[in-house]
Amino acid sequence: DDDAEGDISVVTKTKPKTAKPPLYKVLLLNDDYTPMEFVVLVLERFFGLNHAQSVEIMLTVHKKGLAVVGVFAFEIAETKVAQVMDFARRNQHPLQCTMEKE
Ligand code: NFA
Repeated sequence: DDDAEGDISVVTKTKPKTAKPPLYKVLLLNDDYTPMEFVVLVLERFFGLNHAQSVEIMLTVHKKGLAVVGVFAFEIAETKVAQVMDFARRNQHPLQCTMEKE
């Protein structure tokens, strides 16, 4: 006797799991002394932003106290922070740049 039990097929999917590196936000902090034009130059030079984008982000930092200027893998974020801090120090501006895990 062939009481046909219908086979139920279940589709399973395995994600191709390549570990994605954690991302880090690079933050620029406001201060009372760094000239606005210097901050714009930093954003153009180290973050590849055009002039209009740089002015916009500089003004956000100026008004809000800080802004995320980019999101990068750890080593790249570290390098950006070091480059900005070094450039600010060499020009005797107190501009601060930091990073935090996203
Ligand atoms: N607040 C600074 C000024 O008024 C400008 C500034 C913007 C500094 C963004 C640091 C970051 N000269």
